[in-house]
Amino acid sequence: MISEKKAAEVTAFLERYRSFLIVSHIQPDGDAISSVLSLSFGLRRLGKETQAAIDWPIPEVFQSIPLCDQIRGYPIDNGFEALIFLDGSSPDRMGRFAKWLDEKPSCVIDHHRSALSFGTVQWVEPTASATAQLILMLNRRLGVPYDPVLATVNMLGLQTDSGFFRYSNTTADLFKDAAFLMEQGAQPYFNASTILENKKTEEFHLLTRMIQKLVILLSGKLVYSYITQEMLRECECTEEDTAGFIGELRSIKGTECAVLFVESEAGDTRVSFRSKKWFDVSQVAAYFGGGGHLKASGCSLRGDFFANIEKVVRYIERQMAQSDASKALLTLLSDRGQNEK
Ligand SMILES: [Mn+2]
Repeated sequence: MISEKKAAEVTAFLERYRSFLIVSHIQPDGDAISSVLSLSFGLRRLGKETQAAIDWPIPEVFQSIPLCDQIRGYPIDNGFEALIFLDGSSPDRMGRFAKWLDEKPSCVIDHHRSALSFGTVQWVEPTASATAQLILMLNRRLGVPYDPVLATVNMLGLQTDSGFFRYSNTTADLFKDAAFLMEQGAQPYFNASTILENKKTEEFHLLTRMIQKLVILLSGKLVYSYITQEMLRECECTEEDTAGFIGELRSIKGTECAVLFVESEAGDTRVSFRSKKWFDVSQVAAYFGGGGHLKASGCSLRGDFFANIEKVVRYIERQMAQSDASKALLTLLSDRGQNEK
């Protein structure tokens, strides 16, 4: 359930100040971009001064989303009163903008269950499917007028964070919010086509390479693969081109947990975790210093790439073996529950 008390507290924060720097997380996804633009342009329509910012290049796939060219990178002048951080579960996800957490009144709005406690005011709502849903709620409370552009931009986060209304976080409230945005003129097909039907042929070559490295463990319940810098170079791809690959791994029949390891340019091991029914990957990510949701999470590790793969895979094998017996019964029960509906 959404906390009305927290929503009121955040609304009061937004009403209190005149100018805001609105930041979302590094390695931005659709929800980060949607949230930062929807709040920034929403508040501007109420006469506030805002600047949307992300300390990371905007991935190519989002660049044709309306207003996306308005997101600034680091640095930004100190001429704002309050700081807002969206869809990020820890200060380091702000990149270099985190330095202002100590200097400015700040408001953190997020839906990650692994969120750390920080910011002057913090609203974490794990039942929300997307942070963009919380932004819609705030904009509506504040009386922000919607038009087709703002509605389409706000819709983006609802679409991408729910896997285009396919993931288990797809709720009745999400559809209600999407319906509201449709009534304001949102064009979800534009977003879907921009994100899903815009793949470069180089990405397909890289996908082939990733599939060649596929490792299947625990009778198919655990699958993982990896992408090195050398593979990226050979396919003329960058790390951001791998964004949809983890979904391909989870789509394999019988898979409960899928893991993708990507070697970053700086030599870090970036790990994405996905699960299907019962395995909690937020706990795995947290164990390795990352965070996320029950069925989608991630972390970043220093040190030798292949040693990191070994370490993470062994840990998940142990965790899955332990939770297997107890969860098997739950899965059976919940499957039966679904079948009976
Ligand atoms: Mn999100």
